[in-house]
Amino acid sequence: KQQRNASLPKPAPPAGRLEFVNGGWCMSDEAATHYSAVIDQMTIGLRFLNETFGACGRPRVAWHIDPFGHAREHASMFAQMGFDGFFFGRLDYQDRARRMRDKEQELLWRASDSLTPPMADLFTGILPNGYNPPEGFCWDQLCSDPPIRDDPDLEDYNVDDVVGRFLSTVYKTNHIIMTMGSDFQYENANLWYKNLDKLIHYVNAQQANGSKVNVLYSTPSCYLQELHRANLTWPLKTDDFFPYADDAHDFWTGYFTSRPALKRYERISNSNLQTCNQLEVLGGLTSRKGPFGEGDSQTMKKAMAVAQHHDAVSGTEKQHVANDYARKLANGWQHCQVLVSNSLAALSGLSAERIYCDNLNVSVCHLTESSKKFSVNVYNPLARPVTWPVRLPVNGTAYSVSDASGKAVDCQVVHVSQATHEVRRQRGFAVNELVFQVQAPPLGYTTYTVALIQDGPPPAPAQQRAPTVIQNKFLQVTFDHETGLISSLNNLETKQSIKLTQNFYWYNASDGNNVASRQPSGAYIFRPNSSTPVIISQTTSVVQEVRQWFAPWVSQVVRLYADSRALELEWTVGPVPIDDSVGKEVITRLDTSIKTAEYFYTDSNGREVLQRKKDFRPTWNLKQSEPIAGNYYPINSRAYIKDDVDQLTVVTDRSQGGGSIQNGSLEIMLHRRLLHDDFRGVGEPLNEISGIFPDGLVVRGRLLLTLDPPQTAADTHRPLAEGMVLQPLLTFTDGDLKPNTQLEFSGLLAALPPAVHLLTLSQWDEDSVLLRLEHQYQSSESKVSSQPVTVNLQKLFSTLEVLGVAELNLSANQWKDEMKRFDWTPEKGEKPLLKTFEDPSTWEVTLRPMEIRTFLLKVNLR
Ligand SMILES: *[C@@H]1O[C@H](CO)[C@@H](O)[C@H](O)[C@H]1NC(C)=O
Ligand SMILES: *[C@@H]1O[C@H](CO)[C@@H](O)[C@H](O)[C@H]1NC(C)=O
Ligand SMILES: *[C@@H]1O[C@H](CO)[C@@H](O)[C@H](O)[C@H]1NC(C)=O
Ligand SMILES: *[C@@H]1O[C@H](CO)[C@@H](O)[C@H](O)[C@H]1NC(C)=O
Ligand SMILES: *[C@@H]1O[C@H](CO)[C@@H](O)[C@H](O)[C@H]1NC(C)=O
Ligand SMILES: *[C@@H]1O[C@H](CO)[C@@H](O)[C@H](O)[C@H]1NC(C)=O
Ligand SMILES: *[C@@H]1O[C@H](CO)[C@@H](O)[C@H](O)[C@H]1NC(C)=O
Ligand SMILES: *[C@@H]1O[C@H](CO)[C@@H](O)[C@H](O)[C@H]1NC(C)=O
Ligand SMILES: CC(=O)N[C@H]1CO[C@H](CO)[C@@H](O)[C@@H]1O
Repeated sequence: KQQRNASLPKPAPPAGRLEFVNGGWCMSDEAATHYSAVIDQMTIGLRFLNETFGACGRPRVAWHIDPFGHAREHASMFAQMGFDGFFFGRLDYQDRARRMRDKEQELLWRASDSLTPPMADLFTGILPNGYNPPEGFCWDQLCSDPPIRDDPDLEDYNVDDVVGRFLSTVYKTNHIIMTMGSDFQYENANLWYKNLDKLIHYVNAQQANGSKVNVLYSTPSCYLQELHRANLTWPLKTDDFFPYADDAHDFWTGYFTSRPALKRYERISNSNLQTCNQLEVLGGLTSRKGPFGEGDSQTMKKAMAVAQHHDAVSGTEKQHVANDYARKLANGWQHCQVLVSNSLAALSGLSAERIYCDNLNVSVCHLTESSKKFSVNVYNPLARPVTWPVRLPVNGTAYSVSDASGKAVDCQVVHVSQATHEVRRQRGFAVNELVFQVQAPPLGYTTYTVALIQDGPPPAPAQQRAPTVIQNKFLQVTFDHETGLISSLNNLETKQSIKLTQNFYWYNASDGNNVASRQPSGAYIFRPNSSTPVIISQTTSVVQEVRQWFAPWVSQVVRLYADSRALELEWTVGPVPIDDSVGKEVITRLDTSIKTAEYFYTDSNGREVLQRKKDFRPTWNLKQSEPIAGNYYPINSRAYIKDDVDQLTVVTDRSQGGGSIQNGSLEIMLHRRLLHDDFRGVGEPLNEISGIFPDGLVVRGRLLLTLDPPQTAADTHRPLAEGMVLQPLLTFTDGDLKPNTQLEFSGLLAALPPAVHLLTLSQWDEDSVLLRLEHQYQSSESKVSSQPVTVNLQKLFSTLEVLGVAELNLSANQWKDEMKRFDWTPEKGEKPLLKTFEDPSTWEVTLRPMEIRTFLLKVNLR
C-alpha cells in the first residue's frame, strides 16, 4: 500500500537472508509480567520495525530463547499478534528428556480455554540446544572447541570426526534447526563464519557419496515454513511451562518474587502510563504542549517496555542495573506528569500547580501534611465508576472533606502507625492519616476539597482494646483472643464461613553447603534448606485498629473498608535480618478449612487462570526433588483455592511466587534477602539495600482476600484485580480552587458493561488513536458476565467524535483484513478452521469471553 516516489529505483525483492524475529522492544519475561504491559512493549517494537523497514520487516516468528519458563498467556498473545510460530530455549530438564525420547520437541500450543481455536493456537518449537550451538561446535573466540582443520596433511585433521558428530537428530521432520552462537558472541564473527562455511562445505560434499544431508544458512521462518509444508500433525499442549528446573535442586522459582519493590514499581508505573496515555487523548493537543511545558508519553512507554525484559521486572539483574530500570521509569513518569498536568488543566480550566505524591503508600506527601486547605483530583483510568479509599498524611486532628457537588464526605483521622513511621524514615512528618472514600467517574476525574478544622498536637492514642471482630456489610473477620491472628472469615451475603489462620514465616535459604547439590538460593533460584518454614511469631500484638506486630521487621494492618467485598491485608516486611548469616525467603501463609485435594489455581500474566496440582505436571511423570520450590508458580494478579462450597481468592498488587503445599493452604512469597549468588549470571547475592534503607530494603504491599461460592467468585475477583492493576491517580492543588473550575469529567458517554475492560486508549498519530477493548471474563466463569457483549464505537466517548475505524491484530502491526497465518493440525484432532464472526455493523463491536480487539480510530475532539 506504500506510495513510492517513481524516480527512485525499484528495490530488489527481499532475499530473506536477514529477518527479524520476535520484534518486541525487548524479549519479555514470562513469569513476572502483566499482559497489558507485554502487549504494549510488543506494539512499540513492532511499530518501529514497520515504520523503519515496511511490511517485509514484520517478524513471522516469536523467539524467546532465554526466559526461564513459558506462560500460556504469552503464547495466546503471540498467536493473536499473528505470529506463525514460536521458538524457545528453556524447559524443565525432565520435560525435555521425555520430549526428546518421544520426538515431541515441536508441538501445537492451544493457549486459551476461552478463545475459539485456532485463535490462540501457536506452533511451538523447542530449540535443540537452548540458545547455544550443539555441543562441540562452538567456534566463537569465547569457546574452546577445536576449529575445523581440513588440511589432510595436518596431524589433527578432524573433518570426518566433525561431520560424523553433526549428523544425529531427534526431530520429527527431515528438517533440523541448529542455533550457532550464544551470549556475548560474534564479537569476532570471522571465527564463526569461517568454521561454518567449512562445516557446510564438508557435510554437503558427502552428498556425492550418497549422503542425504544438506546444510544451509537459514532463518527461523524458513525452517518453520518447511515444517508447515510437511503437513504433519503435532502433539497438542494446553498447560504451560512452569516451573522451570534445569536440575533436580535447581528450580527457577525464586525470581517470581525477587526484588518485590521493583516489581511493584513496574506495576504502578503501568497504571500511571495508561492514565498518561488516556489523558493525552482526552486533553487534546495542549496535553503535549501546554501551561506546564512539553510533556510526552513516549519516554514512559519506552521505559515500561524495556522494564518487561527477562532480566528486568524478573528481578534477576545486578543492583546497579535494577537501579537504572527504576531510574528510567521515574524519568518517564516525569515526562508524563507534565502531560497529565497540561491535560487536566485543559479539561478543568484550572492551571494551578499540581502536586504528585508518589509515596502515599508510606504516608509521605508534603502538601497534605502542611496545607490548611487543598483539593484532590482523583483520575480513574477504568471504564466504570470506582470507589477508592484515600489515605493522606496530615498533621491536624480534624478536617472537613467535600465532594465535587459540595456535599460533606465522611472522614476519619487516625494515627500514623509505628510501622509506617519506621518505613517512612526521614521522608515525612505527619502524625496522622486522613481517611475517606472517593468515588470517581469512568475514564475521568472528580475533585474533593479538604480543609483543616482543628490543628494542634494530636490527643494521645486511646488505649483501645484489640477488636476480636471487624465487619462491613459483606464480610466479617474474627481474630483469635489469644494469638491475635485472624481466625475466621465469613461472607455475610452468602452465609459462608471458613476457618482461616494467617501468619508469616521464612524459609531458610540454602547456602549451597549440601551433598545432594551445591545449589544455593539466589536471584533466580529458590532452594530452601528445609521444607519447614520458620514461624516468625506464634502470636501478634494487636496495637490499635487491627495493626498486627509480628516482629520488628514484620507487621500488618488488617482493613475492611465500608464498600469493599475484599479484606485488605497491608503487609510491611523488612529489613529482613541477616545478622545470623542466614538468607531468608519470607512468606505469608493462609491456612483454611477449605477442603482442597492438592489443587490450586494461579493466573497466567494476569489473565486466564490455570489449574495447578501439587507434585504433578500434566504432560509428564514428575519426579519431585524439591518439595517446596518445585511446587511454586507465578502469581501475577491472583491465586485461589476452592472446594465445592468455598473459594478463597487472593488478589496481589504485584507479581509474586506461591503455592499450596498443604491441603487447604495457600502461601505467597513476599520478600527475599539472600547471601549467595546462584551461579546463573547475576554474579551477586540478592541483598537489596538503598540510600533510604542501608540496613536492608523494607517493602510494603497489599493482598486482597475474598470468600465466595466458586460459581460466582469471578464476579468479585475480576473487577477487583482490574482495579488493582489500574488505580486512580491522585493529584493535589494547594489553596482554594478558582471559581468555574470544572470539578468533574468523564471521557465516556456511559460506563462500559462489567465484562468489558478498556485496555488501551492511546494517541497513535495526529488524528488517530489506538483503542483496545477486552472481554475480561473466561468462557464459563460467570453466569452473568461470560456472555458476548456488543459495544458501539461511535457511542463510546463524550468528547471524541469517531470518524473512522480500522481493525488491527493485537500488536497493531497488521490490518485485520490482510492477516493470514499458517494453519496447523493437532494430533488426534481436526485442523481448526478460523471462524470469522460478523459484527452487526461497522460501529458495533462484539467481544466474546477473553477476546481483545484492537482498533485504530480516526477522531476529532468535539
Ligand atoms: C567418498 O567415498 C570415497 C570412497 O570411499 C572416498 O575416497 C572419498 O573421499 C569420499 N568423498 C567424500 C567427500 O567424503
Ligand atoms: C495434508 O494432509 C492431508 C491429510 O493427511 C491431505 O488431505 C491434504 O491434502 C494435505 N495437504 C497438502 C497441502 O498436502
Ligand atoms: C507536624 O507535627 C509534628 C508534631 O507535632 C511537627 O514536628 C511537625 O513539624 C509538623 N509538620 C508540619 C509540616 O507542620
Ligand atoms: C538455617 O540453615 C543453616 C545452614 O544453612 C543452619 O546452620 C541454621 O541453623 C538454620 N537455621 C534455622 C533457624 O533453621
Ligand atoms: C542445610 O544446612 C545444613 C547445615 O549446614 C546442611 O548440612 C544441609 O546440607 C543443608 N541443606 C541444604 C538443602 O542446603
Ligand atoms: C490432600 O488431599 C489428597 C486428596 O484428598 C490426599 O490424597 C492427601 O493425602 C492430602 N494431603 C495431606 C497432607 O493431607
Ligand atoms: C511505595 O511506593 C513507591 C512508589 O510506587 C515504591 O517505589 C516504594 O518501594 C513503595 N514503598 C514500599 C515500602 O514498599
Ligand atoms: C506500516 O507502515 C506503513 C508505512 O509507514 C504504513 O503505511 C502502514 O499503515 C503501517 N501498518 C500498520 C499496520 O500500521
Ligand atoms: C486480536 C486479533 O485480531 N488477532 C489476529 C492477529 O492476526 C492474526 C493473523 O495474522 C489472527 O489470526 C489473529 O486473530
